[in-house]
Formats: sequence, C-alpha cells, structure tokens
Amino acid sequence: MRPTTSHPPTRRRRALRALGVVATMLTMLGAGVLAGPTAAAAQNPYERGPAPSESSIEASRGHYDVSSTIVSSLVSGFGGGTVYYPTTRSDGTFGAVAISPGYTAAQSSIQWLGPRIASQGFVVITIDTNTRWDQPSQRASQLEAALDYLVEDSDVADRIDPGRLAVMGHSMGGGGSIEAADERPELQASIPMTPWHLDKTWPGVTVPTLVFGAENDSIAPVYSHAEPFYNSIPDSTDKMYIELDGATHFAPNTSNTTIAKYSISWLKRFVDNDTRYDQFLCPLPDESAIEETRGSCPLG
Ligand code: 9J3
Ligand code: ZN
Ligand code: ZN
Repeated sequence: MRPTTSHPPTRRRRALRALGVVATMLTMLGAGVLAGPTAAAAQNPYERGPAPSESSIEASRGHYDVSSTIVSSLVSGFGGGTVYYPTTRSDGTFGAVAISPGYTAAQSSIQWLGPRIASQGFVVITIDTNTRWDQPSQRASQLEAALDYLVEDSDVADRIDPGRLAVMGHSMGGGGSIEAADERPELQASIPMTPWHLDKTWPGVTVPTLVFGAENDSIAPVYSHAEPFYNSIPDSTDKMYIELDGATHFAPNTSNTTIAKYSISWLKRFVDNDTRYDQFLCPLPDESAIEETRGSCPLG
C-alpha cells in the first residue's frame, strides 16, 4: 500500500507550498491596503476624495467632476449666484461654502474659486450681493442667507451636510466673512481674503479662520486690516495668517494657486475634519509666494 502521508515533500509540492505562503502574504497585504481607507472613513465620516499631495492641492481641478446651476437674482436675502457641486451621487453629502465678492464687484471677481473648490469635494456658491455697494455687515448677512438657501431651498440641498458650512470673501466680502463667523459660531471655517472692515477687533470669533493678506495692498493695507483682524482673534481659536508676497488687493480676483491650496487645506481640515491636510498647514507654510505666515499650530 502506498503511503499517502508523511512523504518527504517533492520538488513540486515544495514549490506549491512556497506559492501558498506568497499568496497568503499577498492576501494580507491586499487586506491591509483595502482596510486603510475603510478604517479611516469609519473614523471620519466626512473625509472625501483620495489622499492629498502638494500637486493635488495646487491643481486647477481636484478629484471630482463639477456641475453648476444658476441662482436667480430674485432669490431672497442675497443677489443670486452660481452653485458649483460635485456631479457624483456616490460619495454622500458634502460641506458647503458661500463666497462673497468685494465692494463694487460682481460674483465674476471671485468665481474662479467656485469650480476649483467644488472639484475637491464641496458645494460652493459664489454670490452677487444685493447691491455692489453693500457694506461688510450686509455681506455677512448675505453670506448667511446664501448658506440658508443652499441647505433649505436649493436644488442641491440633499447633497449638503447642513452642519458643515463655511464662508469666504474678498475685501468687504472678507470683512463680511469675519462678521458672519462672529455671528454664527456654528460655522466650521471662515476665509477672509484681503479683508476690509471698519471694525478692527474680533475677540469673539471661535470659528477656525484663515486670513489672507497681500503685501502691497494699498486699499486694505495689512497693517490696518488683515493683520489686526488676525491678531484680535483669540489664540484659543484655530487661526492662520498668510501674507501673499508682492501681491495687491486684487490678488484674490484671478486664479491664485497659493490662495487655492491653503483654502482647500483649511476647508478640508475644518469643514471635513480631514487631518490628511494638516501636513500642508503645520508646520506653517514657507514658500516664495508667501511674505509672512502666522498661525496657531498645532491645529485642533
Ligand atoms: O471691498 C473692497 O474692495 C473694499 C475696499 C474699498 O474700496 O473700501 C473703500 C470704502
Ligand atoms: Zn515681499
Ligand atoms: Zn506682514
């Protein structure tokens, strides 16, 4: 009778056993790779899109294809605008951002930010104000009205997580962003860009705030606007100041990679709680396009 067990392994069996070990190792590796994003998503239900890199935050478009819809100027509370949002229905809800232009300007002056930020995984509305001469307080109310419209009345309401909202704005719209954050502490982030406001001190702001100043701004000089605004926000609030090197008041009015990459990182970090973006914010950024940076690292 031929024994079926306790043979010395043949060459072919040794080869098969070795293959089995390799297969097991590959399976474990594969499981590890697959478990990574799943485990992270379970920890943070708001994370959207792939892991970021320097090039992904600098790119003119991010991971998501973007659709848009126009909001009539007859809407109540603000002057209408354009909503940019990720086209997909497969990734759940997104945070939302309202963006105001500055004094005398139309939404077209800040419109480049709409698709650029939406393509990273946000619903974005670029607004017109009721009149082009509205002051920062009025722009604050209109930013808030635009967010209310987005989550309550808009065609994209079901794509938005109403607890994850943010504001941005240029000049008097930036002053409006600070004021909106002061009025609505439940906002998750505020990004005033070369902001202008008569009120220089904001000790009540608890919303994480990224202030952009421009070194050569003669309309809202950083020493009397962006810097005192930033400095007056309590140190207990997550805050950052980025001064654009050699830039003027109008830097936020055309595509600007420095504004985009740190705005995306700030929104991801505080609207989505996505700590994968901490690497771009802390330690404080230091690159040739930046004159000066201040901030309250570590974040959170
Ligand atoms: O929104 C802005 O550009 C504010 C700068 C400005 O012209 O203020 C003067 C009243
Ligand atoms: Zn400089
Ligand atoms: Zn400075």
